[in-house]
Amino acid sequence: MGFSIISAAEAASYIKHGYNIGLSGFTPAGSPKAVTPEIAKIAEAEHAAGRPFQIGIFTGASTGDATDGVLTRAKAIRYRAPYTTNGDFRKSVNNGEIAYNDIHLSQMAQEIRYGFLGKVDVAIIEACDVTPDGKIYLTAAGGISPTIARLADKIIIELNAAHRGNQCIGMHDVYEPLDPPYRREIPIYKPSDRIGTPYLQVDPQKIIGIVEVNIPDEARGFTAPDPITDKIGQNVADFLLADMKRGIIPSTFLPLQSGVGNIANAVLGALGSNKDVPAFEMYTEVLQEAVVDLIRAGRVKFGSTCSLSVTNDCLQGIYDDFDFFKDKLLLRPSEISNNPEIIRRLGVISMNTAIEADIYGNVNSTHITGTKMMNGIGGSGDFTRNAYISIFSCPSVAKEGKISAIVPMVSHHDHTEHDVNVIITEQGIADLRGKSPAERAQAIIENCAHPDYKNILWDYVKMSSKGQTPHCVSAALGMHDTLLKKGDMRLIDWADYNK
Ligand code: 0RQ
Repeated sequence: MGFSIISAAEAASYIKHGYNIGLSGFTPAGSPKAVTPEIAKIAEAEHAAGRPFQIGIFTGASTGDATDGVLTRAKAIRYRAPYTTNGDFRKSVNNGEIAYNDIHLSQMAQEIRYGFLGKVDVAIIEACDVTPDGKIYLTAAGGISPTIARLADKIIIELNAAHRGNQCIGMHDVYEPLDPPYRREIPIYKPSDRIGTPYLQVDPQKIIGIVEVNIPDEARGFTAPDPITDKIGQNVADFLLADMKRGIIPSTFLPLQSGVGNIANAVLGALGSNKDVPAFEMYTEVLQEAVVDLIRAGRVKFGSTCSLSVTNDCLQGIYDDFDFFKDKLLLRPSEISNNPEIIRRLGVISMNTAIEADIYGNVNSTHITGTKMMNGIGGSGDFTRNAYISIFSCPSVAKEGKISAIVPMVSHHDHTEHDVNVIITEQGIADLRGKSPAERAQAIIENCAHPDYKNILWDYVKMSSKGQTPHCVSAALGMHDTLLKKGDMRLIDWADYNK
């Protein structure tokens, strides 16, 4: 191969306090697993010796515990962007210990290129193969690898045998757009279009060495669908079918995007099993387990994605049947999978999960009671703003009914009323298209709010001042305040807030 084989510890020794490191992967899929724990050990040793050791981390999206978890626990992270799902990282961010920048995923690579985030000192890239002239074959995700590998001073390769060496080459389409004022159209006209190369080309001189590993992706399992998620999935399928029947969605259907999590998985399961929905394509950022089953069943014709965020068994099944999957799956860098130009051109229907939505259609996807970060915006903003139809779904209540997902005013804004077309809960569907704020409030409260909260929300509307978007400013976050003070939004007494 021509490169030195080095240990993970030796690779980690190149990372110095104050460096920014760029990581391959998108969700735990394709992210480094061996070198980052060794960086954590260095951080712990340095801290024990009374010396500072903290780094900046640039990734495609979330990573696994072997990165965000171990580095957080070693107090090795000064700064990180973007999306993450790690529990320890979440605690540290909410304690104010880490500077976390929650950037739209499509913008991450270009913000690095534009110089907004500082220099990339070292890129750590997981690969299934690498050639002496610097062709790197990526594993289960595209992420920001093309950009960080090109811009980094040095590159460390984790060659991971769990991805079967060169047997699975051909799943990636690596393409990096030019920056303004030279950027041209990105020539993707259908989800299956290939516009780049199956590998990532780097200057081989920059490769410090190869760390050989055999570690599976830290796959996330999903809780089995329950009656609530099943009903949400059914409602989404019914909504799309009705739009197809009245000719709003063409009979050929349109490509779908779906976010992460249990609800997203259940929605796709319901869409796939509803035979009235024609077989469809995905132009998405994360392809979850449910879609792989649907590809096998012929219900999904093609999946363009940034990552295969599936269990290890499912991934190994794809590798086993690679001849079947190779013309049905394509992995792209995140700035292409989530690119606004392409999403709008293809007419992608976006389906993401809300933490809460307000009665006018604004959506909070990231913060619990306005201050505590959950995971981050991920790609939901990239898709929602540019979608043909943008859908948000969530259960109408959380935490045994103590929290209503429909509130007078969201406690944090991620997606505005101008971008959100449809809100769906297990209670029903609020189609917000073409509606004024007052009409939206009617649809959302009547169709989506839990029965326990309908009157509470109507009482809020009654006490609101007149205006284009009626509100009672002193009471708008009263349900959140009641949750914080009394532990249950149902205990709201509007008189306490109607000042
Ligand atoms: O808490 O874990 O303690 O049980 O939030 O909620 O219902 O299991 O749903 O797994 O789909 O996650 C929005 C977080 C939903 C996710 C979010 C609590 C609830 C539960 C998880 P527990 P569920 P999911 C693609 C696109 C933002 C980014 C995005 C997400 C936990 O989908 O991060 O869509 N999305 N990106 O009890 C307090 C509320 C709550 C609440 C739910 N109103 N108040 N807690 N919970 N609503 C991603 C990428 O781009 C890679």
